Amino acid sequence: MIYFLSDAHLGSLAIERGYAHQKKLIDMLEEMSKDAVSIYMLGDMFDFWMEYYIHDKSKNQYHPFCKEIRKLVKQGIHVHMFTGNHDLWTFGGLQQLTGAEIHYDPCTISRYGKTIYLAHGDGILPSDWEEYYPSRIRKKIKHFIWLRKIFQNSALQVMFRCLPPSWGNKFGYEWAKRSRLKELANPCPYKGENKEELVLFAKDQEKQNNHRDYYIFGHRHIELDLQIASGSRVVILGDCFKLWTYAKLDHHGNLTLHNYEQ
Ligand SMILES: [Mn+2]
Repeated sequence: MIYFLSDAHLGSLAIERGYAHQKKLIDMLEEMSKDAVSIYMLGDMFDFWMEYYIHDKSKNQYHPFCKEIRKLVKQGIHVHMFTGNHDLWTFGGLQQLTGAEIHYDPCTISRYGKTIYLAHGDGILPSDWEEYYPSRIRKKIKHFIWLRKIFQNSALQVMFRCLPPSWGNKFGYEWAKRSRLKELANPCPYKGENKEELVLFAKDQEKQNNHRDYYIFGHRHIELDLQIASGSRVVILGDCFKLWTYAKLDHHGNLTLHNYEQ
């Protein structure tokens, strides 16, 4: 089996009972490990992850989760971690801590006879988005792209990494908390297949003959399993703090969404 999960937002100041949250995630991974060949985590597993030049004691809170991943890797399970828009600031530290393979960009894999496009989902847009969306939405998207460029700017990253971790974290965790609270107060439900960026992106790929059997994303914190063309589906994973959902690919190539409840 191959498992896909995303968006645990570990360490979020907006999620109560952080230890229980992390424990449930570890139990879920433990359950998966019984028959997993690979586990793909599609980003934002941490609410804020930054690797400073100075030792950051606050990383100790993630010790159980990182230890669990290391254990799975040792068992021979291929663990892949994609960076999201909350945890892109890893420069080798997370890889060293967990032994997982880190992906900074979307990728396409072939497993059990299926081609699968994998990405966190932020910044994924159809090629014609500038003509497609009305100006109000275009403005929002442009703002997001601008923010993404700032986040990815290597000079700014170096500057941020020089900060004492207690300063940087105060800023980072507060920023992440605000976005979490905003989303909890005002959730953005599925926009429909003519508006949802990730669905439009996948449809655009199919139109351009870049066929994939499955497109799997995180980021949106909604659950979606939608057929977009013959033999092509978009799956949005939900999350691992509110919905507790994940996807599973069996060795016949069937992809299904599941809910983890103990
Ligand atoms: Mn995200």
